[in-house]
Formats: sequence, structure tokens, C-alpha cells
Amino acid sequence: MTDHLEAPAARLDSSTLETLPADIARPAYARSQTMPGIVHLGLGAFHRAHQAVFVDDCLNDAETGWGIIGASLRSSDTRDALAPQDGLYTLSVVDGGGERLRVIGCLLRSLVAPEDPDALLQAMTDPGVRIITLTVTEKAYMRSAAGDLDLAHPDIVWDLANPRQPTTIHGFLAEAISRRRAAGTVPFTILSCDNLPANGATLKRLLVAFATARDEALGAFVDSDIAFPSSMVDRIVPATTDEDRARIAARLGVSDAWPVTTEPFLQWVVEDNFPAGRPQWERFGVEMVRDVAPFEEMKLRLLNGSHSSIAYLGLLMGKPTVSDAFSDPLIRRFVSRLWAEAIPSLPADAGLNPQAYTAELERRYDNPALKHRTAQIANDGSQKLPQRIIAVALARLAAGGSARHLMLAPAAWLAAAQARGRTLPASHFTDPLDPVLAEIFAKNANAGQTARAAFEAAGFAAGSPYREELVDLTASHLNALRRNGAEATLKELLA
Ligand code: CS2
Repeated sequence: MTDHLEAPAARLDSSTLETLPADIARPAYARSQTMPGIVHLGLGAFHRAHQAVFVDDCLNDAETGWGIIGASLRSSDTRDALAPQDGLYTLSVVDGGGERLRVIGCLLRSLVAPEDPDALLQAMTDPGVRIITLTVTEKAYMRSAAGDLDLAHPDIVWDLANPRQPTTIHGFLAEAISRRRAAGTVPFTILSCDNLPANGATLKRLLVAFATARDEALGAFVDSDIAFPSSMVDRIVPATTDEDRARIAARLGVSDAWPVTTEPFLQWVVEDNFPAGRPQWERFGVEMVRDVAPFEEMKLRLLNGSHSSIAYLGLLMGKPTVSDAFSDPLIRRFVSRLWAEAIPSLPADAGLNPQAYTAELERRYDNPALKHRTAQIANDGSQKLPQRIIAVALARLAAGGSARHLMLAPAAWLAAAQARGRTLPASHFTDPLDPVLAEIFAKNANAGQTARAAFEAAGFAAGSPYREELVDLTASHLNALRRNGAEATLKELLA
């Protein structure tokens, strides 16, 4: 045995599938007999470790009409890795007890939208395709600071002027809907799987605005004839590393250019509104419900809110992963205070069990096998904090409560953003607001001016009577972080 792992010469693909060791699970269905029924936009690791697994379960259970065509809206990386593997990839589930591997087969084709927008539009207009799923992240929804469709965004302007060569989700969805409508094809259902509150209704509102700007009749059709169920998705999926690739190849005996590594926990709560049909997901643990909102709120506020806080505090305290950060007693105690502040903002009559949920979160964050980088979660804070932190803080103040712990998150966001190029690598994480933040930081403003300008630019708490109070709380935390550092700030806050 050498102590470094050489990549095996052969590649995972349809021909090597049968050569895998017996303990590697694999598709039990004939992939060649599987027809596409879902087009997925945003073919990242999260989709491959979440929705694709439930779809693969259904295909294993003899449903043949729900294969996935996946599309990346920007880069060709995923297609380049998976096309030579016939779309096959390994799902690795890790915890303290070890690692379980399973080859997923439901991804029938991968497309790269910018290379050939028409190929994606053709896939979306196939009458067999009845669901479009999306994991495109918050910023791809193209909301303005006020939360409406950002009609001034250059990509939206382009898509309105060039409907046959779209670049955004709105451009693709509107053109595909328009083509299906002209051809008399049954409309597809659009299922958002992004971490946004009321993600279905939000996407509907934005897409109706886009389609209306294109053509009023199309806007009215989207409004009346397209179903937009909401869904809450949950699974922690760190970016794949070369170490993961080497370890997994050693077990497979063939190489896999892009496996995905994740935790055992897996949850999907979906509003049951699929007029054109859907896979029998509920047979494999998907919760099909009438109202997703309470589940979404609990997840966004307790999981994602603490995740962002752990990420920025962790970065300021030199913790590369969530489990490193969460094993710091100060951060851990802070998170339990944050949860205590957030829990009263959740609906009381929806049958939620936040205590059990946070106890489970503690176990999930402690998973030492999951190398979930704080820098990964730190991306796009300006897009994430409104629903994870700001909305919770506003609800707390409106109910006469305190938002002191919550508001450490935006302060730590600003401090970590400003630390890039100083104590953190320059591009350690990115944010669509980076150019504006750079200007704000360059002014060498005091904490109050910085917090106010950042709130303004990000649209945090826009129009709320509590906005000044949130700016002040953020400013006082930012001041403490700048003067005394994260550790001392936490000690003081927790005293
Ligand atoms: C994380 C989420 O990167 C982030 O912003 O908070 O991706 C989180 O891991 C998932 O929502 C968990 O379901």
C-alpha cells in the first residue's frame, strides 16, 4: 500500500458500473428505458445530493418517466465532468460511523445553457417534461433591493430584448412557456428548491413580472395556468474536494470526476400542487403537504440563520469548517442564544418542534466527517441575510423582543467582508454587493456609517419602522468587532 492514492485509470461510466465492488449501491433500473420528465436548472452539488436522490429512488421503484435533464446556467464544469461518465456520479454519505457510497443514475443528460440556449429550450418544451426544478441560489432570482424583479439588471434587459437567446431563469422559463403554449403542450409545473421564503410564490411573482414585460398575454397566462408549488429543501452539502475524489475512487476502483459528499440527514417538504403529475416522492420520505411555509420558516431561521452566523464568526476566529467553529464554546453558546431569540418568531400553531429541530442541528453541525467550509456559506451574504436574520429581527422587535444576538450576524458579515485581502484571502468568498462594499470600506467610515450604507445598499429592513434600531445594533456590534475582535465581542455579549 502506498500512502497516497493514485487515480485509477478507468472512469465511472455505464460500462464500468457492473465492475464496482458489491458494497457500492447502484441503479437497479434500465437507464436506457428511462425517459426525461424533469428539467433541472442549476446542476450543482446540492441538487445531485438532494432532489436527484429522491428521483433515483423513484426510478429504482419502476417509475420510468421521471429521468432528469440537468442544466448549468453558467459554467460547463459539471457537464465536462459528468458527460464522459454517462451522467453517473457517486453520492457519498459521511458521518462519524463511516462512509456509504451509492451511484446515482437519474441524470440522463447535462446541458450548459450559455453554450446552446436552444438545446435547453428544446428540453424544456418536450411534452414528456412536466416539472422544472430549480436550485439556482438566491441571486439568480434577480430581485431588486426592494424585492421586485430587477428590470434594470443588464441580463434581464438582454433577455427581454432577445427572447430566443435567454440567459436568466426568467428568460428560459418565459420562452419555454411561450413555446409550449403555442404548441398546445400541457404546461409544466415550476418547483423552486432554493432557500427563499415562499419560494414558489416568490418565483411566480417575479416571473409574472418578467413575462408581462415581454408580452401582457404571456404574463396573464403564467399567472393563471402555471403551478408554482413551494418547497423546503434541507441537506448539508459541502463542495467536493480532491481528497473526496481520491478516497471515493479508491473504493470504487474507477475514478469519478465529480462525486458529491453529504450528511445522512435529508429532508424535502413539498406543497402538493402538480397539475401535470409528479413522481411518487412520498414513498421515499418526501413530505407532501398543503402548506410549506412553517417548515420553510423554521429551516431558514434556525438552520440557515445560524449557518450564516457561524460562517462569519468562524471566519473572523480562524475556523475553516462549521464543525471547527461549532466546537468553539463561545460560538456554540452564541448559537443557542440566537436560537432562543429566533424561536419566538416561528408560528406557534403549526405543529413545529423547534427544540427537537435545534437539538438535531447541533448533532449535524458537530459531524466531524463533513468538511463544510465557513467560506462556502459566507458567499452572497447580502442575498441571504434578509430572510435568515433581518426578517427574524424585525419580527422580534415588532413583538417587543430583543434582536441583539441576531444583529451580530450582519455585523460579522461586514467585518468578514472587510477582512478579505487583510487577515482573510482576498477572494475567500464573494457577494454581488462586493463593488459597493469595497466603496463603503474605502471611505474608512465609522461603524455607524458603514452599517447604514450597507443596509441601504442591500435593502435590509427597507421601509420598516424598526430599521434604525437594527442599524444601531449592527453598528455597535461592528464597532466592537473592529476594536476588540470576535472573541472579546462574543464574551461581552454572552456575559
Ligand atoms: C448554507 C446552505 O451555504 C449556505 O448558505 O446555509 O446551503 C445549507 O447548507 C443548506 O440550506 C442546508 O439545507
